[in-house]
Amino acid sequence: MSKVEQTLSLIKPDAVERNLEEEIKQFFIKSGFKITKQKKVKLEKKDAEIFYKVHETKPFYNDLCEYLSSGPIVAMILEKVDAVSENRKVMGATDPNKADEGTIRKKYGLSIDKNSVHGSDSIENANKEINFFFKT
Ligand code: IDP
Ligand code: MG
Repeated sequence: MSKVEQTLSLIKPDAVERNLEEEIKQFFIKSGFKITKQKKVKLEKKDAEIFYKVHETKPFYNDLCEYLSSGPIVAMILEKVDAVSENRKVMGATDPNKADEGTIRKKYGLSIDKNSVHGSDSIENANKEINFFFKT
């Protein structure tokens, strides 16, 4: 059964730097998501390393953590029925060159590393990532 879920979305430094914050939020709202919490933060590299720990063995891990901590990002909790998979759909493929028309990464992404948005890939990771940014 479909149920309302929460997922974690990030507007990454390349998009914040290009002033795409409001446009990308509107994209989510028009796609039926509620943005229930949001904050703009700048991570330290050590925080980015924790956030992306799942990728620590990948060759791009260091660059990825440098990049995520290179400038302000916007963290958002998105709410919708099947939010985790619905968000992955509207984001599009990791590589903007391979993303479908009408997706955020196709429209705004610059490259596989500067791909404008992050979205949790499972309910379990969504809960972890929401806690990472919004634990009170
Ligand atoms: P996702 O963001 O679509 O879930 P993941 O495989 O979880 O993709 O990778 C996390 C992030 O790491 C990507 O969004 C992208 O910024 C970066 N990344 C993934 N693959 C590569 C690569 O091959 N080269 C450089 N950066 C990559
Ligand atoms: Mg991922």
